[in-house]
Amino acid sequence: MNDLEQIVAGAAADFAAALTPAQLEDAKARFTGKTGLVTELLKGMAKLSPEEKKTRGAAINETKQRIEALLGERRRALAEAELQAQLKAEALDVTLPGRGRSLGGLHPVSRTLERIEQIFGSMGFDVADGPEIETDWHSFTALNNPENHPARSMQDTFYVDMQDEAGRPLCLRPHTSPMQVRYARQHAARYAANLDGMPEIRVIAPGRTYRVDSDATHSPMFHQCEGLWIGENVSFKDLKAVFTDFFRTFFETDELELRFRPSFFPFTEPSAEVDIAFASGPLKGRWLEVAGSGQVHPNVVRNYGLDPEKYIGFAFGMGPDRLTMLRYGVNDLRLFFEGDLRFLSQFK
Ligand code: 2NL
Repeated sequence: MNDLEQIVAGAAADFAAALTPAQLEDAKARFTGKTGLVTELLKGMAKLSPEEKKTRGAAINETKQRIEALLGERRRALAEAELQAQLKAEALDVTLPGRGRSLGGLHPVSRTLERIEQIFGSMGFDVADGPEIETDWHSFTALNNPENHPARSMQDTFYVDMQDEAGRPLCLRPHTSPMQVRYARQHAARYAANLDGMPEIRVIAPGRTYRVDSDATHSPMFHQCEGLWIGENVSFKDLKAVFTDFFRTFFETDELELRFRPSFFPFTEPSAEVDIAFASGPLKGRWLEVAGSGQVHPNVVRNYGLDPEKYIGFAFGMGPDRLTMLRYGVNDLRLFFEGDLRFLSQFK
């Protein structure tokens, strides 16, 4: 093997040993770079005769071409290897089953609350929302609950270890009536400030409420929706019309009977419990208690900041959880609050 063939063999070996494009370019520099072996050979031709220059020059040029061909080949091989490695690393298994993306839905009780708001809204009722941690005054005193009445005790109310700015005790509201007291007081104060007279108060207060109670039909957190309609001439006749319209719309049937049963609540006088009965379906003919109601007690009207001789009306309270159970045929209240998707996803 002459010197030129040795150089070509050396280049072939070095190029094969280069595992990255950068190593390959380093190897290339050793042969055809500025100070590379081939370049040195060309410089060494200076002392040759013209005849020798011709043959030697042709041989060196051929050597250079062979080296460049080897270099090109190795460059392509390295680029191809790099591409294959990248394809392998980024491989997708298109036969894997998809992960899916399940859609959420409104909680059944939220659906009921939206329905209640929509129906009462269509009858001109405003929707009021307020604090779940309430003063004892708004929760009981304003509603004509005598001091030291058992309803205030730990028995069915969660008291919290805090007071409001005025040092009054606080509790988790056991009904949403406190919100209606706030709403009525705000309106009365606003209209007392200008002498235009007062438009009617017509409001519902839906939301979370709390009592110390827990079994298949009671949850320590439950929902309530109270309603209030106060004006100069609002009577039980209006209450009956509003309830008839509401329950028939809510349950989507005109074949639904209502009955008012005399009852007692401290905040209303007279008071009535409201029962409904369906004319068909699994609950056909059974009286179901769905709400409490009554004419707002004069003491409560006075606590709104209004004159009970002038303003009169009715209030009611109902349980959206119970209405949801009736509408969908659910027999255990606790299912609503356990967050089990096997139950909840049925309402999507
Ligand atoms: C029931 C009883 C009732 C009321 C709630 C009420 C609210 C104000 C003034 C007067 Cl601000 N009354 N609310 C009245 C009668 C009954 O609910 O058994 N609810 C499920």
